Amino acid sequence: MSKRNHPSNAVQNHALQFATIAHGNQVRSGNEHIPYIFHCVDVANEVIHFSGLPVAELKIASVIALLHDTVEDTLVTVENIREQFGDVVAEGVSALSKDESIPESSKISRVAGLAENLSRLKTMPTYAQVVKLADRISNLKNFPAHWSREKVGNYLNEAALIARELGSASEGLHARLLSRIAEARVMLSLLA
Ligand SMILES: [Mn+2]
Repeated sequence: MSKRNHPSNAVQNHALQFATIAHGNQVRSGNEHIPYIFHCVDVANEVIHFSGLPVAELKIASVIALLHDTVEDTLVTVENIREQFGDVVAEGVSALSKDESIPESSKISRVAGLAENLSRLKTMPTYAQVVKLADRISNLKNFPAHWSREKVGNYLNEAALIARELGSASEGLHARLLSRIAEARVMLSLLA
């Protein structure tokens, strides 16, 4: 791998430390012994290795990737991100966070929430869009054990929508997302 694919500097290290502290002892469902930050690093790695973005955008995208769940899942606010990392990163993280005005309870509002999130992301620069693709790729690597087949199926349909709506942001991540979806559908059919 060339140096181009390994952007490493102070702001990324700052983002890694900031996100590690913010997520604290959170874990992901189904991965109870793995600190949450592993998911954030996985998303950043997907972006760095497979997005194909030019190096300047890659740096911004990798910082957004490391921070992408801090506003949604921790006490960190968009304003905290703005103070520490500036407007560009803050707007990116904000666009990747769920709109709190839409309740998560019903299936209809979940679909509406995703549609709203995707239409907002489509107005954002490529460096924010690729993080959404990378996030879903990471999320498809394993599902929480308690999820029903129907829930996994719905999640895969959502992933296909994300691929369709944002796929033009990165050929590499689009292809990886489509193959994850296809693999998961095969797994699901084998469990039938
Ligand atoms: Mn995430």
